[in-house]
Amino acid sequence: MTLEDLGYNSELEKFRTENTLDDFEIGRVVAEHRERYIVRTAESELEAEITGNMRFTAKGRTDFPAVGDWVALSPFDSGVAIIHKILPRFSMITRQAVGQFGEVQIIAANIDYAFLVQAVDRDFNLRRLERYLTLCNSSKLSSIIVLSKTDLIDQARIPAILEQITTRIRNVPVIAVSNETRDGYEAIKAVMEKGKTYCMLGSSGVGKSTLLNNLSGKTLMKTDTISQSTNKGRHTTSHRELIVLENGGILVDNPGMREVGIADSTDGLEITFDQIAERARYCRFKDCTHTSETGCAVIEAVENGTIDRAALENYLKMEREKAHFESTVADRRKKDKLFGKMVRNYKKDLKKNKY
Ligand SMILES: Nc1nc2c(ncn2[C@@H]2O[C@H](COP(=O)(O)OP(=O)(O)OP(=O)(O)O)[C@@H](O)[C@H]2O)c(=O)[nH]1
Ligand SMILES: [Mg+2]
Ligand SMILES: [Zn+2]
Repeated sequence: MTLEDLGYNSELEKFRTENTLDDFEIGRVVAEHRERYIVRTAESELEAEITGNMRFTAKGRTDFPAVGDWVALSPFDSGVAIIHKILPRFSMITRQAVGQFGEVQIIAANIDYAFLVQAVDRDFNLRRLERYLTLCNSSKLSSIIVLSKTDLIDQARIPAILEQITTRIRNVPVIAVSNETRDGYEAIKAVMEKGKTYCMLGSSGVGKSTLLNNLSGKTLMKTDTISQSTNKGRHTTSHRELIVLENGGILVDNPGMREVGIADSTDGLEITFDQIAERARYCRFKDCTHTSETGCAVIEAVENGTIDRAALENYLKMEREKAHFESTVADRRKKDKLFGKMVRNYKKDLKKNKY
């Protein structure tokens, strides 16, 4: 396998040569298990850890390698290596870390496209789809919606469901698939390009790993039946994994997500809800909240049916989450700054008292 097969490109090569990384090997992180990384190089697969210095200087989760990352590493024993540097990421999907407000978690790095997988039976939910879309749009990723388990419903219902999606979410391709009958597989294969990286995002139990296994022709990921009593997935996949398919596409499996917190400081919401953002320019007040103001062009559009009321409600909910996230991040920075100042003063005092 060459590095190009893993998605390596001229931008990365330029960085490598300009940053005197000649003494290192280059590889891509294909799996992570608690700060131990499986890195695929042109020659082999290595188990790697980061340098002590990298861990020490890391300011947050994003300074650690993630699946999909390109790293410069040095093997020191057979099959074992030390990661010295993470090459610049061209994209990074992050979400708010569960239970750690104001901290982000990397879902995957250097992803070109995201497959947003939703099962057509009980999992189907437009609001959640918009949430995933926002996540991807804030990372400037193109998304493809994958509607799975189509074998579980009456085939005649599928076109209406597809239309429901495309009227609410425009400009995003939708592919209906069944991992049982393999309907839609040709369409999935057709959208995949050689050397491009695709990740799969969605709830637990929607069939992400089954899709990966079927496309690869191997049982690479464990899959499991979903719990009969709750009809919820069991979180079968517990780690992320990157594989290269026969068609040249690179696919990353992710564990199912329970919640998708908005950790968006960019314009992900505006891209996802472009119709709302567009109408908002005509609101009478510049700081219009689109909730009850007179002269609100967005509310007017909802009333005359051009904008879906449920879409606006979802937008406003995520907007509030985003504001809350941003203020938490700001608080955190302030605390870190204060702490830094305290440490500096302490060191200064130490120096002063030195004799
Ligand atoms: N009927 C039907 N069952 C499917 C389909 N795809 C997956 N399944 C079944 O759904 C269950 C869950 O599939 P997985 O592939 O493990 O789901 P996952 O999305 O990887 O789940 P997590 O790893 O927990 O996130 C398994 O029992 C699969 O056999 C499908 O298209 N149709
Ligand atoms: Mg899985
Ligand atoms: Zn308004």
